[in-house]
This record gives sequence, C-alpha cells and structure tokens, in this order.
Amino acid sequence: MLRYICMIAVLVLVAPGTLAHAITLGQVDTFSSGLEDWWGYSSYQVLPDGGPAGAGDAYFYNVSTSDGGWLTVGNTSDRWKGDYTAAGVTALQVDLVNLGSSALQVRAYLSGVIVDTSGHRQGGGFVSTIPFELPPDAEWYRVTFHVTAADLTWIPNSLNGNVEAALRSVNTISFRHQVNISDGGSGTPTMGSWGLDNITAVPEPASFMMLAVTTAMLRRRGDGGATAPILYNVNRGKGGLGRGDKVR
Ligand SMILES: [Ca+2]
Repeated sequence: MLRYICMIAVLVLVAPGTLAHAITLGQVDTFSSGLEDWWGYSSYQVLPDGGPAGAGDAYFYNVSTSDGGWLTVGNTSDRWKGDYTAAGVTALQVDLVNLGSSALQVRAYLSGVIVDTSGHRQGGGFVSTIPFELPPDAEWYRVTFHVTAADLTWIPNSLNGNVEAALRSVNTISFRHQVNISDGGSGTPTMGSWGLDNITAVPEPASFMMLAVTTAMLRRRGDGGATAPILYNVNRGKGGLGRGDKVR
C-alpha cells in the first residue's frame, strides 16, 4: 500500500504545469469575500454596494487621483495562473463601470513564460489588440476580452513574444486603461476611477453565449428588476476599433 501512495505522490509532484489551484474554466470572482487576491495600481478597495446587482453587490474599486497614476487591476494568485490553452479558457469576461469623467480604453493583459528544453525563456506580456471604450456614464458593461493568440499583441521588450508559450503558462492577468500598446506594461497614466466585478474565465464563444444569456436572465429574476449589464464582445476583426460588438 505504501508503494502505491508514494507513486501517487510522485505523479502529483511531477505533473507538468500543475499548480495547487490553477485556472479553471468558468471560475468567477465576485468580491463577495473581499479582494479575492486582486490588486490595483494607485488606490483600490472593495466597496460593499453598487455592483451590477446594486445594493449588497460588492465590487472592486480603483482610483487614480493624479495624471501620473494608472488604472490597472490585476491578479497573480494561483487561481488565475496556469495553462489557459489546456483549460479551454479563451476569453476573460468582466463587468466594468467608469466612475470618472473621461472615457477609458480598456484592454486585458496576460503574461507568461516557459523555459524550453534549451533553457531559453519563451513568452512575454500581451494585451488585447482591440481596446473596449468604456464611456464615463456610470453604467455597468459586461465585456468579453478574447485572449487567444489571434486577439493579443505583444508588448515589445518583454521576453520574445511567443504568445502560445505565454498562454500555456500564464503568471499574471490584469485589466487596464491603455490607449496605445506602445504605452508599455503598466498601461497609460490617467486620472479617473472605475469598478470591476464578476471576473470570469470563459470558454469557446458558443458555450459562452449560453452562459452569458443564462447569467443575465438569472440576474433579472434575482434582483427584482434591476437592469442587467450591457453586453459587449471585444474580438479582433469584429466591431472595429474602440468598441466591440454589442451582444444584447
Ligand atoms: Ca460582486
């Protein structure tokens, strides 16, 4: 019996890419239990009310009080690390609200690195090629950022730009105001404030659409008629620059 236990232990230890709580399709962070390992540049906190479902719906609030600050919200915990390709995670869905006075150009960011058999570090940092323009109207928008190789652009000078390698071993994700990809790895400095909620690892579009519709219907039933978030789908080749397709 002891031999079998040891064999199982070894298999667990050597399984490639294994993390204790790595990325899982469908996982969602709602901020109902606090920061849930999310962090922000400038100032940030979880506010207990005012999320998409209104009173009692906590959300992540991030504010920059000077022109030199960033609106960038990220996560480097094990739950959001790992092999996105193997997990089937092809997009990140997030509810967003702009609480400032200027529109924000929001992009998703992922970075990852794999050391190949020759000892070379493959990967880098990547952002959405197409940003989502979040208007300063204090409305919640449900936005889907596709994170496949076709939807991401390398931020130069971060490793070698091997996006397939990065997606196989993600170590950081974030959402940020970034006007130009050349603005670099932290986004574009600005003064403003925004909120995020219901950050979800979503699957292929067909499955995602069922999930999105189901979520919206449940929310309407559950909150006594509050307006569900406006749905947008940010995808290269669709919707044009600055705004994705309006789903609903
Ligand atoms: Ca929430």
